[in-house]
Amino acid sequence: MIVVINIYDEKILDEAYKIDSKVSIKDNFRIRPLAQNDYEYGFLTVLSQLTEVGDVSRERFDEIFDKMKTNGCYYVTVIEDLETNQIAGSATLFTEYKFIHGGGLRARIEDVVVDNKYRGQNLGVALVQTLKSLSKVLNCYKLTLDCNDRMISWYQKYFAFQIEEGRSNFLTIRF
Ligand code: 16G
Repeated sequence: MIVVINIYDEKILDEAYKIDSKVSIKDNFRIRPLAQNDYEYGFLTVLSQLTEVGDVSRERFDEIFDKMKTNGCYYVTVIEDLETNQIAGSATLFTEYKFIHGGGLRARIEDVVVDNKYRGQNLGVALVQTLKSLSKVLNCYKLTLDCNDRMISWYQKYFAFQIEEGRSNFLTIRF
């Protein structure tokens, strides 16, 4: 029997879908937590359509997976094509503890990507909507993201993200 190790407890997704109904996608897709064996099902290949993934061996992947799982702040969420078991898309909700806002949690959406061959099927909307609902379940006081400028209108249109006046910036240093 193969034991599936998920990066977070899948039950929380049911809580998320109680808050906002699930965006409808075809039955042959399943939204679920990243599992450790997704390394074999194209997870990194899908991520490589977002940015450079570099050399991440199985061993390194397992190490990162374990750290994220133990930390408990990473909700790496994927869409699986149930016909092929391949990963069709992925997005991460990262939660960050704060001393401000009454010791509140701030959430960020990261690394949103849908495989080229699966685009145009609402998978990205379904993934990000799931994460938005999840951030409400987790009682986060705010949810933010930074993205490629050409994606701003997509996030505004489908999820009501807003550019806050006086804060429309994201500063970067690359090492
Ligand atoms: C986008 C992503 C960000 C990702 C970055 C990678 C979203 C909402 N934004 O900005 O999460 O980490 O691209 O680009 O998915 P980089 O390799 O240049 O950091």
